[in-house]
Amino acid sequence: MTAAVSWDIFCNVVDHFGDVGVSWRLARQLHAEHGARVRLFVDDLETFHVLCADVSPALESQEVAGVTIRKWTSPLSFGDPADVAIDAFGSRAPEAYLEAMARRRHAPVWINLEYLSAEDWIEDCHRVPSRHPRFPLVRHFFFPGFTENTGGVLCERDLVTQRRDFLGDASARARLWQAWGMVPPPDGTSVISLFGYGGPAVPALLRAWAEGSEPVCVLVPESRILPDALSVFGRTEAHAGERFGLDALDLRVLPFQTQPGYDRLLWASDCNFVRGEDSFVRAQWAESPFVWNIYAQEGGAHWAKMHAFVTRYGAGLDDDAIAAVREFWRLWNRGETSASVIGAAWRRFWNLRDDLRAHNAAWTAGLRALGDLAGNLVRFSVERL
Ligand code: TRH
Repeated sequence: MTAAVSWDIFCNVVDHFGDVGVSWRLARQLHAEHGARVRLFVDDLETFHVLCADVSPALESQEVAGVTIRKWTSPLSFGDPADVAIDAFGSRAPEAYLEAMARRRHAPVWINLEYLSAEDWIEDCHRVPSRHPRFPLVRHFFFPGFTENTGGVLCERDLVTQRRDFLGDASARARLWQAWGMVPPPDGTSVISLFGYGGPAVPALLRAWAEGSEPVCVLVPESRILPDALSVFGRTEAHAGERFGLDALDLRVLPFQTQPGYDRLLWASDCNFVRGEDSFVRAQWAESPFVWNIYAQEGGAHWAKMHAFVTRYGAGLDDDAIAAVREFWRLWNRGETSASVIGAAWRRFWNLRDDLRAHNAAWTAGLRALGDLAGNLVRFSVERL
C-alpha cells in the first residue's frame, strides 16, 4: 500500500482494555508494516495510558510509535476525513465526520470492525455492505475470526520470529525474571499467568493448586483479578513484587506489563489464563495451553461464543480432550466455588498439556494461513480506494 493512504480509527472504550488494546495494536501495525498514515481517535485516554504509558491523557493530539493519537472529544476537529475510516467495536464516527466523508469526490472506504467470534453466522456477515440512510456512503462489516471467510486475527509480521528467538534464548528468559525482580521457581514448577475478570472460581482454583501434589507458580499482573487471588492468603490488596506462599502454591504479583512485555510473560508461562479479545489472541500465538475468561454479555450470549470457539479450536483434538477443555473453561467462566470440583477439572485439563501444546502449534499455523487482520483490512480497502 502506498504511504499516501490515510486511515482514521475511532475507538470508544466500552470498559476494560481490549477495545483500545486491539485498536492500538492495529494502528501500530498499519503504520509500521503498511506505511499508512494513521490517526487513532480514543475517547478514554486514561485507560489508554494504563495500556501504553507513552500516551499522555492530557494531550488533545500526540504522536506515539508513528501513530497520531487524538482525544475523541465532541465536537471533534478532524480536518479532512481519511481514505479509510474504521469504526472499532461499535464505535460510530461523528455525524460531522460522515458529512465530510460524503462531500469527498471519492467516498472513503468505511469499515465497521466487529468483535472477534468463532460463531458460524459471522461468515455470512463478513464484508457485507450497509448503505447509510442519508449519505452516499457504504459501511462494510468486517469480522475478525478463525476461518478464511473472516478477517483473521491480528499478528505482527515479526511475532513468530520474536517468540522463537525468546524461547531459544535462556538468557532472555532469565532477564525477564530479573526485570520482575524475582528468582525463577525451581525446575519442574508449572508457571501460570493469571489474567481474568475475577470471581469465586479464582480462590477455588488457587486452593486446589495449593492442595495439589505439583508445585505451581502463579504470576498475576496488577489488575481486577488480584483481590480474588489474594483472598486465599487473607489479603485484599498487594503491590507488584509481593509474593505469597501456601503449600504447593507460590503466587507472585507483577506490575501491569506493556503489551510487548505481556507477550513475553505469555511465552515464558506453561499455561496462560486470559480474557476478552486481545489477550485471548495473544495466548493463542504463545502456543502454551490457555484458558479463556470470556467477557460476559447480557442474557448469557457469551456462552454460545465460548462453545463455538471450543468446537472450532477442538477440531483435531480427540473427544475426551475437547470435553476436558470445554468443562474446565465452563467451570472457570461460571464461577465454580468448589475447589475439589474445579481442581478435578483442572487436573483433567492439565494432564493434556503436551497434547494441547502440539495442537496449538497446528492451530496457529492455520491462523497464519488466513493472513493477519491488518493485512486483510489493507487488501480489502485498497481494492476499494
Ligand atoms: O481488557 P479486556 O477485558 O477487554 C475487553 C475485551 O476487549 C472484550 O472483547 C470487550 O468486549 C470488552 O473489553 C469491552 O481484555 P483484552 O481484550 O484481553 O484486553 C486486555 C489488554 O491488556 C490486551 O491488549 C493485553 C493487555 N495487557 C497488557 O498490556 N499488560 C498486562 O499486564 C495485561 C495483563 C494485559
